[in-house]
Amino acid sequence: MKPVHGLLVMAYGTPYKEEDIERYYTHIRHGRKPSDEHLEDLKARYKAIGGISPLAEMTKKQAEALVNRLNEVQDEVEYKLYIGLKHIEPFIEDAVEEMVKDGIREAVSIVLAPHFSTFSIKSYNGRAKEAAEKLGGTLNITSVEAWYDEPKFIEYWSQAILAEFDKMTEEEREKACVIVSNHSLPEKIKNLGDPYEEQLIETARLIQEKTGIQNIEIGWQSAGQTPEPWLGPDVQDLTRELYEKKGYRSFVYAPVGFVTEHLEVLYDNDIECKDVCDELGAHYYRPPMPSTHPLFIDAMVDAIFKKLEK
Ligand code: FEC
Repeated sequence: MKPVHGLLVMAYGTPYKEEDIERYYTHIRHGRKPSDEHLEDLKARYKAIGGISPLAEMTKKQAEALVNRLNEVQDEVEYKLYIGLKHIEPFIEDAVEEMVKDGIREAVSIVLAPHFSTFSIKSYNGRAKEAAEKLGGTLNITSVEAWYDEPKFIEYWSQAILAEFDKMTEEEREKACVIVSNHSLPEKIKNLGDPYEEQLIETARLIQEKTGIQNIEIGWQSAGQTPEPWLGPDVQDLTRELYEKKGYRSFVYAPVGFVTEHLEVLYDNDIECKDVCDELGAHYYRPPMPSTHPLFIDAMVDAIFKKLEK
């Protein structure tokens, strides 16, 4: 019989229903309740994308596709899936507890976010390892740290972006640009030696190399509502600036720091960025997110194998 190893897939998490929004938001804010105004604003954003986010369902589908593929491409180990979320149940700690209860001794973990940052990947992995230690240290977790440069990940985005360019006339293409973006984070991550920014720049460079598209710009989106400075330029400001200063008339948004359609894409890109484009009279394009595309799932499989071989 093959040994059973855990596959811990970690993701952000989303409210399952409207009543979950307040506790979810409070968790994101490290236990501080949001003001009524901020809460209403968030509820309105969920309403605008249809009530709830597709993220919960998609995380499950992505994780299942990943475990199935891992079990298909190798024969030495049987991977058993555990999903652990950052801001709502099943929390990362719940998933680790399940693994320990099931007698799992070896596990590999991956976060459904390609770029490393102290605020994201490091905190997911740290929570998983801390939970394993607290439960007796019988479970060893090997964690993938980042996979922003995986060839199949770059291939996915390159194909998806080129498919949007194919929809344009030759004339439109000349005045089109791609905005490659990730979730903004407080600027102070730079002092922590975070590679987050450089990793996004590298993803963009690799997409440029693969597609041959010259007009590629870097932007940041979905910044939090705190007074401290966040990484910029914000994608909406950037759109206006590029329209005015570089004369672009079509914008292809590639939020490569996210892996599926959810609030930050369906609202921040498809509503907010589209509004800016409409106001400017520019064309808005946003390729489908990777979701369960085989190239994307294989990119994560490759990242896992590389980590395990090390
Ligand atoms: O579809 C959904 O329901 C959930 C979408 C969602 C994803 C996501 C990903 C990331 N976040 C990251 C960092 C921060 C920081 C703050 C912050 C705040 C929010 C709020 C919501 C939210 N985030 Fe999120 N994030 C998603 C949703 N995020 C809702 C709260 C309201 C708002 O400001 O919009 C600021 C916390 C604070 O106020 O102190 C920081 C990072 C990612 C990408 C990596 C990952 O997925 O883990 C980084 C998806």
